[in-house]
Amino acid sequence: MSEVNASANSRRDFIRTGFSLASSVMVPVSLAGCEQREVSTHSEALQTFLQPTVLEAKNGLLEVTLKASYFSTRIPGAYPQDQYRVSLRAYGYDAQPPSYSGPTLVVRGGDTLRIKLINDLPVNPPFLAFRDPTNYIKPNTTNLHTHGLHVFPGIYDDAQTPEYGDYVVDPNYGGVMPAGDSRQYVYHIPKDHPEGPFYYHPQYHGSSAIQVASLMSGAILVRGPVDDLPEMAQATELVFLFQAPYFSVDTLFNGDLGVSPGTLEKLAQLTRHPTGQGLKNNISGVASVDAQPVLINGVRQPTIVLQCGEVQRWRFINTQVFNYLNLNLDSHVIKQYTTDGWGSALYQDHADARSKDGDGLLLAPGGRASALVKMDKPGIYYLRSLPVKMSEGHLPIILPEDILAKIVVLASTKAMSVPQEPLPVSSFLSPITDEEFANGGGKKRNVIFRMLGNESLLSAQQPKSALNNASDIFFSLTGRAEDLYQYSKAKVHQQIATVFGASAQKPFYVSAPKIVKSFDIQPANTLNQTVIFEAVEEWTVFNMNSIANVFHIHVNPMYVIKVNGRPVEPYWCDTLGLPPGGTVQNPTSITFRMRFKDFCGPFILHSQMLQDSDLGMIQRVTVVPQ
Ligand SMILES: [Cu+2]
Repeated sequence: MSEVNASANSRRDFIRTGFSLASSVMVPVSLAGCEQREVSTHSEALQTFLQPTVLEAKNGLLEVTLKASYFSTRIPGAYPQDQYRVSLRAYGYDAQPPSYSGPTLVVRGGDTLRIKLINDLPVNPPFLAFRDPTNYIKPNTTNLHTHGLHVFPGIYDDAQTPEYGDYVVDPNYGGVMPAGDSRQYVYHIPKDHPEGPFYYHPQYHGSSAIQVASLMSGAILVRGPVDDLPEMAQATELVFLFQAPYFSVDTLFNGDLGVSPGTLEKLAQLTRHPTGQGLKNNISGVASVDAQPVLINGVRQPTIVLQCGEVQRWRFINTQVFNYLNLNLDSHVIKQYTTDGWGSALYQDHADARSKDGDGLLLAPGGRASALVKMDKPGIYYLRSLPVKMSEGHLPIILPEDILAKIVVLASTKAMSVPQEPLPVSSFLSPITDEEFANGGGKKRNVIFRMLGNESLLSAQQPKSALNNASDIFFSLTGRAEDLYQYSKAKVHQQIATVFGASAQKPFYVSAPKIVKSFDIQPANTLNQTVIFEAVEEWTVFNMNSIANVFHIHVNPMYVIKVNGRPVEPYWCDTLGLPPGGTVQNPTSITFRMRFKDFCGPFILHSQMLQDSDLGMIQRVTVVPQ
């Protein structure tokens, strides 16, 4: 019963620490005059969906201080009533203490966003005491990345103290140091920046997974003409930060890692249980992979209350570091109008797919979407993530279905409508034609995602148990041995030459040795793709892994044109779930075009499965002047 009280207290904490109720609706059913049988008690119709405080730019400027520190709180498990004491890294802002996420930052094209990042985490643990098989990390050194934003990635050194753009290529000895170091970031949002959801999170190489898999992220919304449509402006807007904070639950999972319950201190916690350990997958004939339960803005399975006929605008941001989401709304249509932060003129409708193909709105880790929902029948519904096949092979990894939120539609009516197509779209997102590609240099590149295992080290360090089988299967599916690497390199180069002709560039490998030897240091994004400013290029990313790795590149979005070599209806995105089921002999692939416009400077491409990125699945991209 003390747990129940704790739960009530933590709810008050949300509000006190700057979280706010998501809308004006917090209506007990009896007050709404609802006669529906399904919606019969007060508690069922009480909105528990909370969202982070919204901070909006005024007169072209939004200025905020983010402070990273430990946050000691309780976090729900698979069942909301399970409460775990945790101590995780999180953001506070301005004078507010740390909370379940950072604030939502709202800007428009032409605005300036200034974020001062203060690192109040304690000093890094001593290197030799930090016995992590994957120890290339300084868990308390940090920095900041604005995922998806098309902004300057360098350093402005004309100011008295340097100010930073979306700069993430900090050297191993650099970054924003713990115990009080700070850095001023400044992001000048281009006037024609498309409107959509983005998010900020740390991207300090080696520590990004630990920090993002704690609670260090927050939403950025860029507004524009589509937001000014009257139907959009009238619709209540909810930001969904899907989070799956990882923390040790008991010593069984910790093995020899020596971390305290409720903490996330070693990268091995993530690499041993990449999909999590909370929800059980009971489907037979698949790898026994469990998933970390998903919270929305720190709340497990919150309730959203709407009126019948009401339209709401939902902004989905998958901040998880490994797991996909396959969003589905019972008996209703999710009308998607942005992929990541990039808008489309037409809606992509996702009808209830439970009794059909099971294909909902798929969000890779780091993926986002904007959608409208019109709830037209009173009753109780669920926003779910349907099962997701994260890999192909003889034992596919399937994430179990999960209920993410409860949707209560009252009988009282609120007649609202959805904006008509076509929706306004920024000229920034005009298609990249063959002609533009040719005029922009016509350069093609190939990038290969390939993970390498080190099973002997892994099994030596892991006591065998049913619970460890999941990660064993994961590793055996994702890689074999070091010598395959050289073989596959030659083999794939041959195959690419057959498919694309001799004109294709040599492939660049982005490979993650899954477990590095005890004290080996993995170089930080030392491989470099050099691109000429204003070039237009066509890249093919090959996936040689059975798992659906996630390709993400900073600064410039991708215009996808082919999947597995076959043309698709082109679309823009910045976070790309690669098709699963790749092998060395038969990699899957996605082909896209990019405009390297507006900004020179260094940035990165990497796997948004951040533990892979921290282990080396990362490269530097440098755009140089003509
Ligand atoms: Cu990013």
